[in-house]
Amino acid sequence: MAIDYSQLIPNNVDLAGDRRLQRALENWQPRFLDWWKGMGPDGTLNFDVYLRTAISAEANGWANFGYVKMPDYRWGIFLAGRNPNRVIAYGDNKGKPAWQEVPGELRSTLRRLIVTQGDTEPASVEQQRLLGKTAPSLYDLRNLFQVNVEEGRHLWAMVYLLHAYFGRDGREEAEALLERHSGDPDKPRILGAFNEQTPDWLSFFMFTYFTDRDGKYQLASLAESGFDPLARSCRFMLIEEAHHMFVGESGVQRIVQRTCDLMKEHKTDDARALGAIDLPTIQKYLNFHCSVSLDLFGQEASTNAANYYTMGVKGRYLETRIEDDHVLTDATFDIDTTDNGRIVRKTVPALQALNERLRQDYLEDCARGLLRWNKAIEQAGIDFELKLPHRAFHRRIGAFSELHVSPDGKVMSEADWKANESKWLPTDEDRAYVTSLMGPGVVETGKFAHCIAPPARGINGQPADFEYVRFN
Ligand code: BYC
Repeated sequence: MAIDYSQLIPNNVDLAGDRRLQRALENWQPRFLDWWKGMGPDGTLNFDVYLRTAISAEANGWANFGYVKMPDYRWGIFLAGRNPNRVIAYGDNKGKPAWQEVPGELRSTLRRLIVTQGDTEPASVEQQRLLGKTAPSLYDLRNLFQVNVEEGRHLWAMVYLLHAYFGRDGREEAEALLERHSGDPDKPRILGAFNEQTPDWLSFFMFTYFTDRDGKYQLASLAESGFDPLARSCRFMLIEEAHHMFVGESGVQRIVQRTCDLMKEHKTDDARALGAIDLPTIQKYLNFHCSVSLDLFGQEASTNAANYYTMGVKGRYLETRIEDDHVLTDATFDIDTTDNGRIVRKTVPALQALNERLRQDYLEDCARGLLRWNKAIEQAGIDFELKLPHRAFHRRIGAFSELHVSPDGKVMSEADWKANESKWLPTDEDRAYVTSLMGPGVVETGKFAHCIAPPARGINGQPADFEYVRFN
């Protein structure tokens, strides 16, 4: 179904055919806009931004570019097309038709998953609220805003599900999604990583590389849900998510490139003396964002995850492409966990290991970008390699949270760990240095901050020096 833009809330779910739902969402809309104005990108209401807007959920319609003032962005409700023959691919309900309504016994489980997912979307916008002030270029500023409006739309996607399928509880949860705030001591966001700060652009690129990639894997698992409207919402969100990870990967790449170029040109290892971000600091930021994002996958052995799977509400990454029985009652899986203060490999029932399996898929994906970043370092003839930290490093959730582990996987005492922490994670001084390179924002077309290389190409075939944002 094409998207109807003549309506207050653009959608491809025939909102006009359900007046009650339409009215409820039209009631929520001004609250969302108030939240955007109060908690979204600071001081940007009048900017014209070269954004892509979805005009249909089809392959040729979801990326329509033009200048938009962000509060006028057409946030809407778009589900990927429905396959009327879709069956549930796994668990106890394997082979049964996908649910078009919420089965009563799964109501609270599904609501919880949708709320957890929904909560991350506005959280990330809040975390990135001040970054526009220090953007390294108009190109980067535009990419930040694109990510922000799409996270806003992903919130809409979850709020639609809550309103359409969960009655009064759902409406209350939709309100609460605008009431919790990132880092708020009284009403924090649900998951840890979404209460951390994103104070500078290296953090932003690492966040979009690592944390948005968790989004990709969680959304891909929910795209396998037996609850078809959730699956279809997530499938459409995944299309947008790809750009966010591109922003992260290419952003880090450009910082690494610039550092290497300057070091090579000036024949020195002292990147900071050149006004660049030194590679050891980049590694520390990487360690931080990777470890915080690993926490988002939950416990290594999780009965919650087993239940989600058995019930058919959350599958594995690319479930239908895996060749096994998709029931997993007799299968096992090897996971790293702890035993008596040591890291050990244990064979556990595959059903319990689903969080860990997803984390494994995720880490393999994370490693791919590092290959590209390291290539740039190698080509510059610099003897340094960026590495993913060990999965037990700096964890707050799961079995490893009780251990102190170095980035290369050595278990140590708390005192030893603390003594080395400043080598592994950004210190206040590192953060202050990175922040000092950021401001004020670069607002001339075609100009880039000193510490970052220009992109290889612009957005939507435009040149890198295109006027991506007009300030008015
Ligand atoms: N922080 O059995 P476990 C994105 C809790 S990012 C705090 O392992 P489960 C995005 C857990 O709730 C993707 N608490 O849990 C990216 C449970 O509590 P109870 C977001 C945590 O449920 C960038 C207990 O610990 N989507 O889209 O198997 C920008 C036991 O744990 C955490 C989703 O997360 C934590 N990190 O796994 C914008 C998908 N981890 O039951 C957007 C939906 C666990 O003891 N969520 N706990 O009270 C889920 O699938 C699952 O809830 C989780 C946790 C994977 C998060």
